[in-house]
Formats: sequence, C-alpha cells, structure tokens
Amino acid sequence: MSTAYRPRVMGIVNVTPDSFSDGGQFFSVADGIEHARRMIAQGADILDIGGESTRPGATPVSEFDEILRVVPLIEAIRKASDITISIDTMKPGVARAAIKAGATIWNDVAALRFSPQAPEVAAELGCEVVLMHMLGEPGTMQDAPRYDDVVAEVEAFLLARAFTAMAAGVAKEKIWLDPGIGFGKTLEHNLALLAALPRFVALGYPILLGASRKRFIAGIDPSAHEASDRLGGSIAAHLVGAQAGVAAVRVHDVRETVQALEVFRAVRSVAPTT
Ligand code: 7PJ
Repeated sequence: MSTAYRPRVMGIVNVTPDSFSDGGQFFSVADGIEHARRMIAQGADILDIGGESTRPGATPVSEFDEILRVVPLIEAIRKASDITISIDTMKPGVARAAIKAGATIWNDVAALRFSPQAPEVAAELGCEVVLMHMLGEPGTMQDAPRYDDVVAEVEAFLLARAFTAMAAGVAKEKIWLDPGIGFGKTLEHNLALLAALPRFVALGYPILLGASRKRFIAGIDPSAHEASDRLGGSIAAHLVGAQAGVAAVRVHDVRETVQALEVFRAVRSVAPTT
C-alpha cells in the first residue's frame, strides 16, 4: 500500500436514545462498544463519540446524563484499543469527563461558544479542539439560513473562533476547523463550502469535513429520503474533501469510505507521465 496522503477517517459512534431503539443505558453503551469495535476493524483512525443529538427538534440532554452515556463507552474503548477518541459535545463539563476517560480531541459543533468557560476549559485540558461553524443554534439553524457570502462568512467565523481559543491559551497546533456542512445551510451554501475546501485548507489548520448521510444529498437526489440511502453522495463529498487536502472526514460508513480513500491514495501515489 502506498504512503501518499489521504484524509484520516473518523467513525461516528452515537450513544443517544434516538440512535438506539429502546433499551436502557446499559444496552446503548453495549451497542456503542460493538459499533466501535466494528469501526476499528474496518479501519477507522479516530472514533467520535456523541451523547447528544444536534438534530433540530432533538430533546436536550443534561450534562450529567451526557457524561453517563459517553464516559463508560470511552473507558471501554480506551481499554480495548489505542485508537484516537474524540468527544462530540458542546458542554465543557462533558469534554472534561471525556478527556479524563481517554479522549484526546474535543469536537465542538458550537466552536467553544456554548458556555463562557469553554475556551478556558479547552486550554486547561490541553486537548485538540475541533471548531465547527454553525449558523444560530441546533433548534433553529435550518430556518431560512442567509449569508451574503457563505464562504467568506464561515471563514471569518472560524478564524475568529481560533483566535478566541488561542487567546484563552489553546495552542495553535491543537486547533482544527470545520465548515459545518448542514448546520444552518441550504443546498447551495453546502455546495459553495465544498467547492471552497481548498481555501479552507490553505488557512493552515487541519480541516475536518462531515458530510456523511446529510440532507443536502437528498437535495441533489430526491429519492434519497432515508439517511441510509446517501452513501454514494457521502463518499463523493468526502472525495472532494480528499482532493482539497482535508485532514479527516467524519463518517458513518467506515469500510466504504476507507476503500474509496485508498483508491484515491493509490491513484495519487502514481506520478503522472503526461
Ligand atoms: C458534524 C459534527 C460535523 C463536526 C455532527 C450529523 C450531525 N461534528 N457533529 N462536523 N456533524 N465536527 O452527523 O449528521 O459536520 S452531528
């Protein structure tokens, strides 16, 4: 296998009641462990553990309950494997508990805006931090999102959040940026951001791209009502990211994504002869 670049693959592991049919706490953690094992076997480089749904209309989770969901799973993964673990949370208290349990990346869709303490907590934890762009809040973000220039506005937001994090003491080397596909964006906004990925990569921070099974794909293929119908579109979007040089892609379908990215890498590793 060649050693040319390809993005790392971050597998999504949700421990939310939405994603696991009934069953109590015990069963969702057990399912999460099984899910994590499968993704590791399929070649994931990072596992992103989430205990709160950010879907519009999802019920909010208390910090206590979120910690109860994610910490046992992180501890179990940490025991079984040395894979990199990230915690998908907006809450500093959850990030703190997750990092203590073995996660090394705080993936924050609120880009450290959820609480005034968030930037300082990120600095204190010394972990890597993913700063993602979201317009507004999860509950209302898809209500007619508007931008004058979506690419410029998302870029300015991400740089401002990076400076806030650094001012609080987060090292520049620990910061990732993410344009936040689907978070307060129309189909046109999402496509503009995907097309502008080389510009985001040129900012000099590792870029995370999360397009997996998102609704904009159904805006292109209206037959893809179900999230599980969107694998082809997800892979296409992540290959666009690979071409642009993103550092990692956040996906549900690890096996298929690793395969696509290995084909990308194999082609990239051949020096063109013409
Ligand atoms: C993202 C995320 C994303 C980052 C979610 C879903 C919604 N974190 N968490 N980037 N999406 N960094 O997976 O459909 O795009 S939750």
